Amino acid sequence: MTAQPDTCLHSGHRRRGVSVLLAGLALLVALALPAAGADYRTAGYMYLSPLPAAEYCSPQTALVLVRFQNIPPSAVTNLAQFIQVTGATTGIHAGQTKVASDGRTVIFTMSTAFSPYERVTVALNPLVAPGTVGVIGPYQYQFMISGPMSGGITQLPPNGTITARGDNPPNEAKERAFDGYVGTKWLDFSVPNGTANFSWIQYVYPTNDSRIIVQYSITSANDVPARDPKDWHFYGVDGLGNLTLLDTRTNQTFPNRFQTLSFGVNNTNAYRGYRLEITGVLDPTTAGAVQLAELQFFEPNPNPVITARGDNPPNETKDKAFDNNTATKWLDFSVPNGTANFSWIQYVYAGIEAHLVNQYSITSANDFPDRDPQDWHLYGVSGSGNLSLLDTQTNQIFSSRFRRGFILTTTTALIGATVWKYPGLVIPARPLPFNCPN
Ligand SMILES: [Ca+2]
Ligand SMILES: [Ca+2]
Repeated sequence: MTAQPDTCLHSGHRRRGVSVLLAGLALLVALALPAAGADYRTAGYMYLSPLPAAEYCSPQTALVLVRFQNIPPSAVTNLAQFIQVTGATTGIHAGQTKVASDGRTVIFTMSTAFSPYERVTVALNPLVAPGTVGVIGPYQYQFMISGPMSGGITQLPPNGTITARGDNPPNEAKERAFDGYVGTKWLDFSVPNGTANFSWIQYVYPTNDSRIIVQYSITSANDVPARDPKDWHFYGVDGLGNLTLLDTRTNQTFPNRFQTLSFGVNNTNAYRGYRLEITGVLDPTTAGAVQLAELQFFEPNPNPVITARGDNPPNETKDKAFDNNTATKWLDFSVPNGTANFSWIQYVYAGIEAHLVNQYSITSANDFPDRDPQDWHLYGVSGSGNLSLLDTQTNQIFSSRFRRGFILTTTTALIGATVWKYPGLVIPARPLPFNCPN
């Protein structure tokens, strides 16, 4: 009996909620539609998508839908040509026209993406045979493409200078490599084959701006893997246009379309700009061009970055190994047995700091001595991600649940970070203190 009033109460709340929501929608429709709505309906259209004056359409918007009020699509004599879609910066978007299974909706499918913040014009010019019953007239309207959310993908200043060896404007122009969208790409018809036809693309910051870049990423395009960059150089560009080689990669492969691969750079200089020079594509014999969807630059991390092979959230996470608190621990479910299942945890310093490390300690955890690290390597890691072996320990026994220190045998200054690897151990835990950042 006591449940009954509760049910009614909830039900009443729900109804009130729905009616508030509907009132909100009705208000929006009433505000948005009168001008445009009366407009296209007067011309004989029942439904358009995107709606006239629509905002925030995706750059990947691929469909325009048209439904007539009084005539069937079969009455239109130029069905394949009557829809024309033009982006203010991307130009005319070719497309295929077909009639949906309802027999009334015309679907125009486009294969290329729009640019962020672009205004798109849709022109409808249907022709009908003489004597057709029903009204249809030409109609033109516009909608807007949205831009990236702030705080999303790293965006370069929009007024930098972008240059390239070549490109394929408007839809595959050089600017597409820096627009924050993997759905758009830069394409150059040069085919780098390892020894010739090198292609390049470059971004220079506006005015006198210069930045320290310690990592960059390349995202593969939508199609033709043969065109993927395979070998390249990454350069810093100074104010006179001189190039400084910062990084070289060879035999890189992108496992998927729209795949982003990141590469660290040993760099402590602020350059006016950066250039990617592609010296080889995946398959020069069939590529016909080189292409990529995105090229992104990353400045130094404002905070340390801790990574690990695995951990056990929420309470036994990787950051617990560096929190200077012996009551917390890092746990990874991998079980290193001396030859396999190695686990690792890594600490990368903030900024571009290089630290000279000459001592470290590992503190055993609160329980399960079987999980204590027994054999391990300590590595330094360079800004480009290369590991340098600094120390190896074997058959270490933590005699109780307490801290144990280890003295490094080498003292090498390494940029960026320190890596710990633990072949043959289960769980190191509770390091206190972690000496390296001192
Ligand atoms: Ca892009
Ligand atoms: Ca801890």
